[in-house]
Amino acid sequence: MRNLLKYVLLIFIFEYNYACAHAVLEFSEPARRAILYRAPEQVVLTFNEPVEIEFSKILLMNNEDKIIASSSNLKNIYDNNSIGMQIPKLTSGIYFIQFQVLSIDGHKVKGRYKFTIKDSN
Ligand SMILES: [Cu+2]
Repeated sequence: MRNLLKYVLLIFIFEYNYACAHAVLEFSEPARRAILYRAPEQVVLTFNEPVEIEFSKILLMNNEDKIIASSSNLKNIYDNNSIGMQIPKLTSGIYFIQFQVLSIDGHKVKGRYKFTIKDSN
């Protein structure tokens, strides 16, 4: 019985660590819910660990869910943890960044967030 408990506990710890190995988004440019007075020139997502860049994708959408820019040909920007793409000049409005990346542990991580560009005058 004691051995069985130890075994179950070991499996639990293993599974827990494994499940926690996903990449987690730590910083983004533009930031989540940012209100900007100048249009950003790029989108950069920085994770807590490197992601499989060739199996990752970023989409930029407007308020009507129309795709403004998308790339599955992403580049490492600051280091191996940050992936990004250049984007066209944006006018004022509400935009969404949607991403899907492949963690090095083989699991997909998805996310979506909003930012707003306001007129600078
Ligand atoms: Cu995982």
